[in-house]
Amino acid sequence: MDKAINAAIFDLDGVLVDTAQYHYLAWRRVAEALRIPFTQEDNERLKGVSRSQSLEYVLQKGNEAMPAEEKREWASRKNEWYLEYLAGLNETHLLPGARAYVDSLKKAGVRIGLGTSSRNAGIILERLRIQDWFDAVVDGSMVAQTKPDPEVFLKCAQLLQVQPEGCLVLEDSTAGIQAAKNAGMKCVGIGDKLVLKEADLVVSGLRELLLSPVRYKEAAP
Ligand code: B16
Ligand code: MG
Repeated sequence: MDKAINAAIFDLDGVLVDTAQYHYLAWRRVAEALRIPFTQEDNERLKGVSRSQSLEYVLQKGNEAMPAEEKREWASRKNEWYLEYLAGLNETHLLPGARAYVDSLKKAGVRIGLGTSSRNAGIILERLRIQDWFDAVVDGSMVAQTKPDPEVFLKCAQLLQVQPEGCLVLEDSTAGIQAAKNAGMKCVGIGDKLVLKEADLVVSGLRELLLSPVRYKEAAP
């Protein structure tokens, strides 16, 4: 991948911090309460997808119709459980290589953005003490459409004042990789090569990018 990169847009859950396990535990609790089977594979489908869309997926799996008010209650209960799991989150939960990789990008003059579907991003950034890493933050409360819609990344690029083709997205979800592609951006998948096959490059974690970095050079004016 040798195209010019002027900005890196990071996903949050699963890229900078391993919160996917907490989302899984909280959704499994919802599914169990509703007597709907829920597996790790189901959880993979929920990665990068908004809370309300995730609930729709769980309900569809159980063939469960539900009035809107009750859906709101389940979504809020899921979030309470998720926040309970997040209670002990701190700087030690940053994923390996995250800090060093962001530092190396900053040194190379690359602008740093956050493009997450989470509405809990503020709390998580605060707990990890990384709010000052970002030149622009776009979270789930700032967009109308969830990934795979490109809105979150396009909005972030706009705030960073970088054209989409100058942005590199770092994502752990298939929905997020599709969103990056839909935005016309390059994308590094973080995770399993077989699952994230639509990405331009797949690595197991940010630490791997430190060892063999994606190349950067000035974009043509
Ligand atoms: P919340 P990301 C996403 O974050 C998670 O991957 C996804 O599992 C979650 O449903 C979504 O945020 C909404 O999160 O309930 O905290 O608003 O991966 O886009 O950073
Ligand atoms: Mg993610």
